[in-house]
Order: sequence, then structure tokens, then C-alpha cells
Amino acid sequence: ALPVYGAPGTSKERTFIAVKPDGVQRNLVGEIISRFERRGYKLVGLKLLVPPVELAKEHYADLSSKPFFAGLVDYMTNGRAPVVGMVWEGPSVIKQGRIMLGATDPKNSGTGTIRGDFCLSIGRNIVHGSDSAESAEKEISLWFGGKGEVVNWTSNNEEWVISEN
Ligand code: IDP
Ligand code: MG
Repeated sequence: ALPVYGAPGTSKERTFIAVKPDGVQRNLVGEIISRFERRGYKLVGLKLLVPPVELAKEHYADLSSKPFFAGLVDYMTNGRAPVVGMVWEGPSVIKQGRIMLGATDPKNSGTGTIRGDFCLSIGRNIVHGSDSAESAEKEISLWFGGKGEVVNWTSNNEEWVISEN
């Protein structure tokens, strides 16, 4: 059976994308979902939550020594708005998801990317995306590890979206 984190390098590759609290507060959930849908990616996981502090700390564990870490965890977990966590599936979704997001600092994000179109500041960059196959595996397991939280389903569009010939 396909693991929750998918099969990197195949048409079943999966990534973890999240609309952060500022993106939810600014009513950009639909816009961000639409961009992934219209590209042809398939939504296989979706939840709205105020993440527990321990979840946010584990999610950003590689940044724990940074000066902005405490503020980052507070921003994600203080409940002034929830996070929308998603798992998206399709060819090269990890790399393409990052390209669709734009650079970490929106001041360096191109117009046409989510960050380049909708935000201005590195501390309020509205969206998260896994940066590698290893991160995708870790993050999908962390946010969607419960039984049945990621749904395997066949899109009737698939033959019109995915072919190598
Ligand atoms: P990414 O979100 O593009 O993968 P990372 O380097 O993994 O970028 O950083 C994770 C998140 O931490 C960023 O999206 C941003 O919200 C926050 N962050 C990164 N660098 C800074 C900073 O210098 N100041 C404040 N927040 C930062
Ligand atoms: Mg990152």
C-alpha cells in the first residue's frame, strides 16, 4: 500500500502544504487551494487546526536555534487564526509546490508565485511547503499520521492531466 507520504519521483509523489494563520486571516485559503487544483494536483489531505506547540516545534525543529524560532512557533500556534494543513499529490509536486510558493522572503519572490502575489514580509509569508522528499515524509507523517487522514482516491481527470506519451 502507498504510504501516507506517497512515492517520491512518481506520479504519486506527495507534499505537505499549509496555509499559515496570516493566510487564513487574509482569506487566501481558496486562492491557494485553487492554484494547486488548477495546476492539476490532487488534494488527498485537508484539515483546519490550531496546531499544538509541540507539533509546531517538531515541524520547525531544524530552525530551533534561530533567533526568530520562538516568534515563529507563537505565530503558528497562538490561535488568533488556525492553520489549513494539506497534502497534495502529483508529478514533481514537492519541487513544483516550492516554485508555486516563491522564495522564503517575499521580497525575493517573483510575481506569479503565491508569496510574490500576496505578501511582503518573511515573518508573514502566508504559506508553507515541504522543501525535499525527506521533509515531505516527515511533515505528512507529523500532520496527517492518523489512520485515514490521507485519502487515496482516483481523479477522473487523471488521464487528461498525466501522461508521458
Ligand atoms: P520556507 O518556509 O520557505 O521553507 P524556512 O527557511 O524553512 O523557509 O523557514 C521557515 C519559516 O520560518 C519561514 O517560512 C518564515 O515563516 C520563518 N522565517 C524564516 N526566516 C525568518 C526570519 O529571518 N525572520 C522571521 N521569520 C523567518
Ligand atoms: Mg522550510
